[in-house]
Amino acid sequence: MLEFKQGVDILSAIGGITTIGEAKKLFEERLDPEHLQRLAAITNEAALLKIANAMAMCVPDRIYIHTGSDEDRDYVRRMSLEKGEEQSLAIPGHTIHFDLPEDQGRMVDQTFYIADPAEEVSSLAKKEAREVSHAYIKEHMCGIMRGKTMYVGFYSRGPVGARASIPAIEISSSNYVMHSAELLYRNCYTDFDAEVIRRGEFFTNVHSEGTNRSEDVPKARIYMDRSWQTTFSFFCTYAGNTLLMKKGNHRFATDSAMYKHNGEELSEHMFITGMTGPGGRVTYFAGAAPSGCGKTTTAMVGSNFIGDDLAQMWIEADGSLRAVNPEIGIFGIIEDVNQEGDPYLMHCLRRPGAEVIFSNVLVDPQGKPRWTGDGEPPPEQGVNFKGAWTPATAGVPMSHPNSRCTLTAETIGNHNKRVNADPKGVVIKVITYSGRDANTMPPIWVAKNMDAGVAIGASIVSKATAAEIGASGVNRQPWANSPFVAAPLAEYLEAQFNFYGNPKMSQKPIMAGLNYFLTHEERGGSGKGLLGEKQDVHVWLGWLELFTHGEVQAIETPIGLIPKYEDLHQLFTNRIDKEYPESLYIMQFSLYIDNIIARIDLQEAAWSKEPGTSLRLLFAVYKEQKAGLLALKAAKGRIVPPGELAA
Ligand code: SPV
Ligand code: MN
Repeated sequence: MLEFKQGVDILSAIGGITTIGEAKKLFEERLDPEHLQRLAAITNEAALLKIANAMAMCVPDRIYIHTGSDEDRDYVRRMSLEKGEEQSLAIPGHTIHFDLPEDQGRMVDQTFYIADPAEEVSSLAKKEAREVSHAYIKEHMCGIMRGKTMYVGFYSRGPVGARASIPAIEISSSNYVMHSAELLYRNCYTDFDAEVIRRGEFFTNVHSEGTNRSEDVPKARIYMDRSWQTTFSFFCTYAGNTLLMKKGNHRFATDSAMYKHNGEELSEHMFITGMTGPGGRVTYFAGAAPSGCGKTTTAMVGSNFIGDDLAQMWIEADGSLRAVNPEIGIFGIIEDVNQEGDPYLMHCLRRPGAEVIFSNVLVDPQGKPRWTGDGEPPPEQGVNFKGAWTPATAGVPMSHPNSRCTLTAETIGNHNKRVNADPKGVVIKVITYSGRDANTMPPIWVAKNMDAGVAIGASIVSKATAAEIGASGVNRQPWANSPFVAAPLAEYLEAQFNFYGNPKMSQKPIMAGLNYFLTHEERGGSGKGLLGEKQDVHVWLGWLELFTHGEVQAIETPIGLIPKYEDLHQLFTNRIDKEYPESLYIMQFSLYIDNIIARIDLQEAAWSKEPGTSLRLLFAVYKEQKAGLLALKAAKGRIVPPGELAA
């Protein structure tokens, strides 16, 4: 159980400003008249104290209050170019930003939850004692903005007025970070005060790149003070480590859902997208996947793309499950983004019209950004995150595998801006969970009930990707949200059961697993690599769309419901005009019983180490599935093709 406002408030202890009178005095001393007047629009005292303490701690030369106006946006962008944090590319409005070679992904070993003595955190997370973090932040953040400008922006993580939207303050000396903040979040300067009152909380983020030198990256830290809903980040620039309105505040939003709105809200690492079905109806999906496992691609397949990374969900009074996207843009992995698989995104990346920040890709001599898998012949030379590069440069890929593109979603062809701005949110009818799994689960399986659905999320395992520095192997990734869940996992599991099992949720979604990563080698195929292609996602989502409306039947198996060949064949033809041989269906949907049982055993062993009463429900699901699988194996053997299941 997390107690809010417990322990020393580190920001205010270091800043030393405890009264609103002191805060106002500091503003008058340090802000020029223009920005003093801008700040006067904010009257929330708690927010003003946070800002004053950040100023007192970081000691910037100048303070810039970002109102979200076109002029302010332009200024931040221009200064980013002038300071060299970004450079212009050939297409107007496109820029490149490089993070230091040591700062190319989330630094998991330097990311900590600040914890009070009795506070437990997730077994998959790191904590540090409050006094240790306090001393470290004091040592490194005091005066860190000398010679720099401190930017202060006010944002809403979600449409203003939506039940699960939460306001946040982003403070940084980096123009790149503030430029990204404006592309990805809704500036709510004029609504901030009212939003804090409506929601009853706000988040604060304080970042400085400091010296921005490779030799200082080992000193970098990413701290979440959960108790005071404040993040601290320094000596780094990679947005996942610095734009903490994104994942830092997602962590706080998860705390808020669990400890302030348990059973009523969830905060998920999920895309939100709408699929058009027969008669033009639009069915909304929310889906979780670990970083670098096709979440953006899946979201883009929708006819009504809303978001690719985060979802704030709640149960509405009418019994529906609603979601809003806390973001308005994407910070997407760019590797393997190409014309064939991602036409909407490529349009923004290769033609004028959209404002885009590319990060850590290669820039060729003509100012064209290039990345691995962009579908064009490799360039002869260029500059990338490590410096000059040619195809002969040993050991350095053309672009870093975690290279990203940052752009507002409204520039993407299939984005539905009106819906993403609606505080009522969208009604979610389908929840999906996926990971990088080469050998065990089929491309789609639907949970038989809500508890089995929660178990799908609880059981995600996935191969490590470049989004996290130093990660390797195949790991547990419960709900694909574990890098952002501070709470002990059994408490999180309980919050999941409380939400999906809440009798107030009278319009239950269907819950399904998705897996795009089965390989020929593991499934008895004669080819190499993956069994499917990116575009097949249209079919998997298309089938779920029909299933939700009761328009296709499924085959029942011990792990849930799977599609029939005829329905998929028709969808492959209609949605992507692709031949879908039955032999491929059999490779994809046969149950590899030993693999599935091994997966369940592994999950059971891991979850047994997480004390909590909610485990009873999870283990009941595993037990039932395992019994069904063993009986099936006894009757039909170790590998059971779908045809034998239907019989
Ligand atoms: C992810 O890695 O899941 C991202 C980018 O969406 S980051 O901001 O680094 O979390
Ligand atoms: Mn993410």
